[in-house]
Amino acid sequence: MNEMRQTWQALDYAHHIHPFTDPKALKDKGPTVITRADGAYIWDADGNKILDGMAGLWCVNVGYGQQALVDAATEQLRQLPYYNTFFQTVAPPQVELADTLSKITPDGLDHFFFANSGSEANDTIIRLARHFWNRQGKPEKMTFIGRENGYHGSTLAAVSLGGMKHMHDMEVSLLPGFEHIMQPHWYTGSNPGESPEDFGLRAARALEEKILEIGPEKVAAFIGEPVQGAGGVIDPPASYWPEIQRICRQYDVLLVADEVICGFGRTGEWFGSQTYGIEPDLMPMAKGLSSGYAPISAVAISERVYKGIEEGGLLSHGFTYSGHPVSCAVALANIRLMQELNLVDRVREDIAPYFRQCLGELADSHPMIGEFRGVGLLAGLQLVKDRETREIFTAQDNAANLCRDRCLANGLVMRAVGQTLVASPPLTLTRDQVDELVGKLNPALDETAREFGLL
Ligand code: PXG
Repeated sequence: MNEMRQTWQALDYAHHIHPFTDPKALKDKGPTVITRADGAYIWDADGNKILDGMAGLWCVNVGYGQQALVDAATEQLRQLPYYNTFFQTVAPPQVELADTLSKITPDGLDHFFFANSGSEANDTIIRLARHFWNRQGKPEKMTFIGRENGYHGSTLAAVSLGGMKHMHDMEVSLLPGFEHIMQPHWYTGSNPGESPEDFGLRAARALEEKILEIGPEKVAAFIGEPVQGAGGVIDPPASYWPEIQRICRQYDVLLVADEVICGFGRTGEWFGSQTYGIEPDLMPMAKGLSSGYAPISAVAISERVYKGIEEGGLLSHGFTYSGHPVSCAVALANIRLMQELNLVDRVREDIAPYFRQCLGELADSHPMIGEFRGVGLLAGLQLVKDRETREIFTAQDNAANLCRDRCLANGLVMRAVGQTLVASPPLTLTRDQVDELVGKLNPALDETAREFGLL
């Protein structure tokens, strides 16, 4: 296997370009080659068994090796591997998936458009929202407002919608019509003595200020992840979303809740919008929709926006694989399995509370953890040099990456975002696996803390 691994690494370097990766750094190190997976574990080409604390890339919600999903894909491949939905045709899995989604999404979201990735879902939203306002006789209502450090994808439109500075820096120039406001991160953004509630209101009112600055007649929509994922698992104070909702209603700005990570049980409800009481007009979802077994995304659309689109004439938008029958069949099997296993209730009532308790105890006792964030099975551990002063490690310190590498050496996948360690495990995680996760994370944190003289 070792020889094979080296061959794969050499061929990878010769021919394959990796997303979100520094090619030179990868060349020196060589990628970890992952060859198989089962349950909450992945195996590398050297036979090492690794606990996947990230569920792939925040997506394998039902865990690996679920036969029901494999069977659904196989059966659909035999029956009808492909047919398009462009020319007034449809296949049963597409209809059944849209119907099933209408039953689990928040009230008022009953119309669905399919695409293949979260980025495509968000591009779709930009086009649909502008089309909607245009047909309402308000073509100047074009601007989208997102948040600094928000993530909405990697296509040119989605990256403009997001607020990731390192992504913007690569492009030099973004598309016009996209603005950003502050993120609701109390730990790094609050003033001395400012309570989370007050800070949440202030962060939300940055939206009102931005709308008034641009002019409400020019603002199409506001987009936010209920909990920021790729930004480092940032769950806003309780006061934030109700105030955002009020502002969007007051100025007739569409509200988009990006559920690509929060959707499908991760926060302990089917959708993060339900956890936070958000009533979105548009809702992109992907990842957990198929637990990553097949690429698919969807946009949920409210009655009001749908009616506008219905009256709007030809909808000139779509992808060859919008509603790919195999992906739809897999997504259906995935949702059915989640229902059979009662996964969402299990997250809310059992495994997330245990996960949060164990990680919370670790965070409380560890000198290098300044803040423990998140909700449900989304966790962020902010690494700091000094808990009293909240001094965060610098990019040069590289503490989170060092710790992430040590976790991997101990047989645990975590994700480093800036100086935050992030976990987003499969929803099927057992209590024993929570203990295993914490048991592997703890020594990695200790070793890293020792390196920086904190232990
Ligand atoms: N919205 C959100 C909230 C996401 O998290 C997307 C949209 C885009 O989805 P696609 O399928 O186009 O990738 C995402 C994706 C990371 C990381 O480093 C996170 C994502 C993707 C890649 C890396 O944490 N989230």
